[in-house]
Amino acid sequence: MSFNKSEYIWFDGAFVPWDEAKVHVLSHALHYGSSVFEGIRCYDTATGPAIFCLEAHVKRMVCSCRIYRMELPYSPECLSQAIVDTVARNKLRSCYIRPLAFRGYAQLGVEPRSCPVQVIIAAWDWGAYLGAEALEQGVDVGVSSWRRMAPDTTPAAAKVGGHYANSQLIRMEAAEHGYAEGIALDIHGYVSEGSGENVFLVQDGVLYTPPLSASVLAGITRSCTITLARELGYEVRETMIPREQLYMADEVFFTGTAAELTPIRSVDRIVVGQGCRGPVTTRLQDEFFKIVSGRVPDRHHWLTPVPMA
Ligand code: PPE
Repeated sequence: MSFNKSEYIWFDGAFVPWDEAKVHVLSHALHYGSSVFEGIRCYDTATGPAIFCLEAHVKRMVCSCRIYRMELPYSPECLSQAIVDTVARNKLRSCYIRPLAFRGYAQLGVEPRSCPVQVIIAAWDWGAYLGAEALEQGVDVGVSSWRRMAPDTTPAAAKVGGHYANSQLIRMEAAEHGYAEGIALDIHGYVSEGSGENVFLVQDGVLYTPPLSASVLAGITRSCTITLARELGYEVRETMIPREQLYMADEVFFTGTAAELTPIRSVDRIVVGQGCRGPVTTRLQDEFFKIVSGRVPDRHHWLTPVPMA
């Protein structure tokens, strides 16, 4: 997959052309993974582009920085405005937005705090994360031999560059085994999450998802899905999930900004339910896409409009 380049990247307060947004090779983040990031989607609606859950993403970014003692040189309001401006400036309608704060260039050595915190915001056109057909047909996944981090190693709630070393191992192993994605277990052997997605199960009409204590990222799509499911009258249980429940479930699906709501049709080559997108997944997907595309009123105030030039 290569980039669908856009024109400008916001870099420490100014727009620079995409190809000129560069850093020094001795930047701290490049060596030690000392970066904090977000992935946000902007959807095309009848009234113009709208950014999904902007405030929640900026808030999580601020929290990730706090955990890693990284002082953001911009206020949350300023970052939110810069994110909106990045979409508008690039004249994008639907896109994926990647804000990133990182420890820059000053000196090396693990103690990072002498390095400046720099911020970039990029936005570009990024289609379906797990392949074009995934949203309809579902994907084949496998349980990974790599576990998510123990809670006293790296904090799963922080969306930090270095943590994605673990995600990369999960994702590459999955690809080697012919899977679209892997599901990792937590330190106790319970289901945790995908390399870049949260996981939900449906069993006898009840939704299950691992609790935040199972080393998962507090996914924003996860939280919206829980809200939508409860509105539709489903019971949602945030509870420890043993591996075999993945095989017994009627439906399994991923949630994430990039993955949106992606059905899972097999786990470890064991067919999930009927081996296709199930009815509950379909209903939740419908509800989700109706809201983000502006086809129904934004009753939860999840959308931030982007003014068009
Ligand atoms: N868990 C992980 C580990 C994760 O990276 C993501 C997002 C989620 C759960 C879902 O969180 P949310 O997007 O708030 O619903 N992964 C981002 C990065 C993907 C990438 O390949 O880069 C994303 O979906 O934007």
